Amino acid sequence: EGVLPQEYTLIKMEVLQPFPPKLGPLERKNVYLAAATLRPETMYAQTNAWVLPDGKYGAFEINETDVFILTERAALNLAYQNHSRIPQKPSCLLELTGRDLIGLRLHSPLALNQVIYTLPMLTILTDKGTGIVTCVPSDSPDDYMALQDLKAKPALRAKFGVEDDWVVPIEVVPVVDIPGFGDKAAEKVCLDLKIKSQNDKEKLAEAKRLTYLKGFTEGTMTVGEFAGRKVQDVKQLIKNKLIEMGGAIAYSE
Ligand code: A2H
Repeated sequence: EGVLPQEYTLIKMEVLQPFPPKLGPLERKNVYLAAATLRPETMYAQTNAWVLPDGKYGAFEINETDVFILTERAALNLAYQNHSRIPQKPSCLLELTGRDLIGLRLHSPLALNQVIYTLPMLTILTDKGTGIVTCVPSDSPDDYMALQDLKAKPALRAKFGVEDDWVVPIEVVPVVDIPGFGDKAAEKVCLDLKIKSQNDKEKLAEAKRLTYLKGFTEGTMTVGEFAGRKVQDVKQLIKNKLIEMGGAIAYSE
């Protein structure tokens, strides 16, 4: 943890009806998986959501109508940032595990894919962000490798009850072009470094080092309303747009 707070964008990934039995008590609410991201400009290229199968989550009342699924830790932070139905206090309607969330169908703001699925990622930390991550395999090496693992390993899918149709058709969606890396920078770096799995921590750290800053300083948008413009010039505009359209809120920790 640094000295300065980290400013995230919380993406409201809407859970689509019909809800599974486990989410029955939430049937009349607007329910969202709330994913913390530092890269709001990449949201066009979301392919799925990630949850930690053994992670503990809850469904928390954010206001009179909206419910966010996230960790209790994040709900407490949100309560202190004026995002809880009860001021300063998380209001949990339902306790859940990551396993309960796998297979949920979602609609996420700006995503070119109209319906995406909730899938398991084994490297999610429960003490960072919300414990929910939105997957952008074009630009995040962690996301790219977690998706590769599910695609390449039928036994991994079976272990978590992941249906083939939720994973096999997923394609990497380009969103940012980086000189020397192309428009699927995470895929390129993972292949170049011969990264074997989502657990290959050291190589993934190197992959992030190679792409992250460059994506910000030299990247150009290839899709959406800001196509052709530099990432550095539109990152904040896209964050504002997400917030104004009701698809996101600002969150810091
Ligand atoms: B980023 P930092 Cl395209 N556990 O969003 C593991 N990873 C988490 C997390 C958690 N609990 N909460 C958030 N994250 C991820 C997009 C993205 C991200 C792209 C490229 C790089 C990237 C799409 N996933 O992050 O430690 C989220 O993934 C590179 C670090 O606070 C979030 O932004 O710096 C980022 O890690 C926050 O990591």
